Amino acid sequence: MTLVTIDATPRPIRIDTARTAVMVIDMQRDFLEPGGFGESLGNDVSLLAAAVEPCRQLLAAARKHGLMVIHTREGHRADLSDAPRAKVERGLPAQCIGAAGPMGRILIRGEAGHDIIPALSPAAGEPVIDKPGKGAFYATDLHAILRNHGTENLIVGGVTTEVCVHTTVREANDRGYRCIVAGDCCASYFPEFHETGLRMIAAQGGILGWVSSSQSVLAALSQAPRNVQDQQGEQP
Ligand code: C5J
Repeated sequence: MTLVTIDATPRPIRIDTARTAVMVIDMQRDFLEPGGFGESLGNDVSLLAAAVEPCRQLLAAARKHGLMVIHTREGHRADLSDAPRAKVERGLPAQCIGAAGPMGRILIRGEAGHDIIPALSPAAGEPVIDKPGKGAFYATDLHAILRNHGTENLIVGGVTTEVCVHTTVREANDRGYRCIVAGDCCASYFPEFHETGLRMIAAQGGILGWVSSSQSVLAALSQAPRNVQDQQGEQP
């Protein structure tokens, strides 16, 4: 057990790093790069770039200190059998889910656009949860993976703040996880939704969880010993 305290709103939170996972939500080319799902919906995808470097630092710190790391990807089967018609029909016909785009078929598993951006590529052994919905618990084995690992706390980043991050945090909160959202590791196509989304999480005494930052998480983890493999690889 390694207890660390993360500075957060509405109040600092003490966690056991052995029971904590870092979750990075949907940092996929389809959301962050031109020609994907995000742009097909009329969004300025460059607004999400701000979250990349904080996420990279969060991942590096989590790996260095031996925290479990989980990635998610939103996407559908090639035959669209897991894509509700109500979701598909909301896009423009030429650019809807499953339509051909410059990064392959939009929001389809196995296509280039569905990949996590290279800067945040999963490391070997890190679970990648493929989810058909906005929440990472819906129709996935995420809850089983977390329970089997003894996870109680989630440090969350990713995109977009008010859609997949919020939905996942709400699902996690109802399942009993403490959610600490690293605000600068999240981003939205709508800066005002990002700000309000974060405020909604921490309001009312932390009704959905805690809001912190990558630097506060890094500072807290620096109180913890580094994982054994990391130390063994170090030069004296
Ligand atoms: C959206 C997501 N915004 N990952 N997905 O459709 O937030």
